[in-house]
Amino acid sequence: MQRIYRNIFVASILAVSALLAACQQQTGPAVTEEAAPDSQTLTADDARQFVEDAQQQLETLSIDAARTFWIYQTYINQDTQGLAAKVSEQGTALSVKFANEAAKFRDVEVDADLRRKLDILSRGLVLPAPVDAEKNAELADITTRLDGMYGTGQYCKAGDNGERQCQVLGDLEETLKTSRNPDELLDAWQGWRTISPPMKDLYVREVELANEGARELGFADVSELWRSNYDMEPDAFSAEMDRLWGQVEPLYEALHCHVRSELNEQYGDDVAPLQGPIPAHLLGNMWAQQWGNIYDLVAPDIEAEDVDVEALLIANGYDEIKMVEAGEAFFSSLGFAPLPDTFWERSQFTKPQDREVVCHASAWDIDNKDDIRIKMCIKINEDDFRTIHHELGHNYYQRAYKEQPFLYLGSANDGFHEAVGDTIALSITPEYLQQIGLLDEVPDASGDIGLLMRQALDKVAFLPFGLLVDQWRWRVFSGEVGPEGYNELWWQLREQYQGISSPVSRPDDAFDPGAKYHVPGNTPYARYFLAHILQFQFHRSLCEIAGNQAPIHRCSIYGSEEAGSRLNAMLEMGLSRPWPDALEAVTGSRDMDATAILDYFAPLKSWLDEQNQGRQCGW
Ligand code: X8Z
Ligand code: ZN
Repeated sequence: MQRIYRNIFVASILAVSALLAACQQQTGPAVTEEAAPDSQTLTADDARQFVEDAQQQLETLSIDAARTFWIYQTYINQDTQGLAAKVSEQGTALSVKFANEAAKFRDVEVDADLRRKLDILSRGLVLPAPVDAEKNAELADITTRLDGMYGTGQYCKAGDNGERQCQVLGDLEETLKTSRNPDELLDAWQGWRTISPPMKDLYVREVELANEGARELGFADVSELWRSNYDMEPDAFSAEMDRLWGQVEPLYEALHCHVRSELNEQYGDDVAPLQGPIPAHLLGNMWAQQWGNIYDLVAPDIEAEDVDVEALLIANGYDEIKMVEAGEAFFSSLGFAPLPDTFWERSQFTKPQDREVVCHASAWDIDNKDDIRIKMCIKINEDDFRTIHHELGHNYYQRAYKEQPFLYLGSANDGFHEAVGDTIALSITPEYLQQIGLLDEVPDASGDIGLLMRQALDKVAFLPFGLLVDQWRWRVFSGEVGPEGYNELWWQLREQYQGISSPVSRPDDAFDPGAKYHVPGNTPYARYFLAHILQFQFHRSLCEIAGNQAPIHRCSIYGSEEAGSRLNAMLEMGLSRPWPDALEAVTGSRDMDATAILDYFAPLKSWLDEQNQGRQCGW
């Protein structure tokens, strides 16, 4: 499902959306409203024929669509925006048509495989447009414009010399990462949020149109549609998210408590109070979603030598390409074939200076075969080193399932796609860094708390953010909150789940969710929460398979072909089986379960509990 339609990270998904449209508008597809037999008389053979035709049309069209979106995102201007909107319009129209037609086979008895494909066709759209052609065109125009507005967003103000100076997201993120001056931090934080008020009206209309499309397909709204893609009932999925969050909440609260206290030491009561939520501009990240950049402020007082990956990359002369090569080498060590030459020729590794692009990292599969690429604006730092592994995980997944039928070219559920590269990156341990010649000496176990703290600042801190983005969207789509309440709801959820607050009261026209890529980009976000649970499950199991005796947080699967082949067995399945089957293939378990992440961080949790004694935790 996540493969279908709008997922810029898995380019083929986009491609499908675009394709569909083209086909519908221009060709007389084998199955049309007119041609389709009456649903009373439909047979299993009709269903098989319908699915075959749909797959073929989607497949053909997906390549043009992927190319069009690639060009748009790597060269944003009026022309490429127009082309992308067109292809999106065509793709959505065709996919909506197939979704409606698939629904006609609801009562026809078919085998499980065919039923799965029909379900994918009827639920796979991320933003379904109404059948009405004008509304479809309007939605395509809005989604494409929102993508561009985010990609070209800038914060401009008068500089010291009085001249107007503009900063792009990458510049502002650098300030959030490195500055320890609260005024500078606040300026960058507020500055980025000036890009999103103009998105608000477009977003409101987008929600209206997509909800109308979802209703035409038989869903209550887009929220129900999104939550229907997990091989369980939509409400059971929401409950599953809550259950997993319940498992990890105490760990998050312990981390929050310690970090808040250290920030108070750094900035004092006025900027960083000891009680209540933490102001969002102090955590080293534009969205306060990963906090690794403030490690220096919260680091444990330990003897062991600190392992600073960014410093190691720089000291060893790593450039952007060498960082990607290191990622590829990791996968090769597991037995995966090298990346094709076209990957190196066609990827965007660095930010072009002569044009506007979407810098947010993504992985693409242009031809559903071997034309895989990443699109990044790589900086030489630890975050991007890990993100490279994340993106390559998408590419290796795409290549592993390329022999599946078109509708199965996707991951078991969307969390799986996001988890693979992160799983590999969990193996970037000091021992691994030594093996590849980046680190001279591996610190002894006394350094573990420091290493775990670095990881927790990214992985544990992320969990409530990963949860709340779609908590917000689900309520927006369901109409529980109207446009006038969008921003308030955003901050209410930020406080409730993350214990984070806005550092200043927000202006009336603020649309802060729009300043987070996945909102204007319409990428569902629950996948990242799931991925943060799943990657630890995968890591724990692959470590066992690799025969690694080290504690889970010190294990690296580097060089283990056994682990690689087990992982590959899951990747090859693509979307062909319900996700519990895929999970079982690697872990032996059919349940998503947070005990692996809790095991991983267990030593840190004990340490945090000691530190937090006498502190008043919570917010
Ligand atoms: O968007 C991403 C990836 C591309 S799929 C870089 N991530 C989320 C984010 O940046 O918000 C990875 C972690 C969460
Ligand atoms: Zn991703």
